Amino acid sequence: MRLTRRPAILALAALLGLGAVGPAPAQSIQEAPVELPSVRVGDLEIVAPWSRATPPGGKVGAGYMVLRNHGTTPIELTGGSVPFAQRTELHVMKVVDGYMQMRPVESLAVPPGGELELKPGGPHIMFLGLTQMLRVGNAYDITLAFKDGTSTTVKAVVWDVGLMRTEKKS
Ligand SMILES: [Cu+2]
Repeated sequence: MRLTRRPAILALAALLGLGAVGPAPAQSIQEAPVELPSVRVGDLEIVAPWSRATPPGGKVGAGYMVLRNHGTTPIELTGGSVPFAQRTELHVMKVVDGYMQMRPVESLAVPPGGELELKPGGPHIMFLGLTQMLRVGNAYDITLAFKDGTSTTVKAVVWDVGLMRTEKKS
């Protein structure tokens, strides 16, 4: 399975003219058996985009990855779009009255020399109004939009891993 996915990711990177580099560490998602591909676009490195599988009829999903800023100025993720959902939102998790809840935000910053990890229980890209199931083993395009007007499309692989269920479906 992995052997069939990886070339697709690298091929995409080649298609975009991005410098694909080898597996990179991303400790906090090590429970997902991903190979951790990454692409570099200017100062930004996008590591191991992934998503959870969705159930039949599911209306929402979420995208996760690590964004690393190798530059000296902040990079702001302002949104995204996907071909498999009506729209996306950037969400953060907040404790409200003792419960973790998702809240939409306008943007998420990747600090210079630092990283932003989109992960279950943390910030994520929410897919709203899914038009198809996200199936294990498949890869789906996620286009990320940034404050400077640029956008980048990455392939997110779908894993069916037992992850935290802290998100409230909205
Ligand atoms: Cu969400």
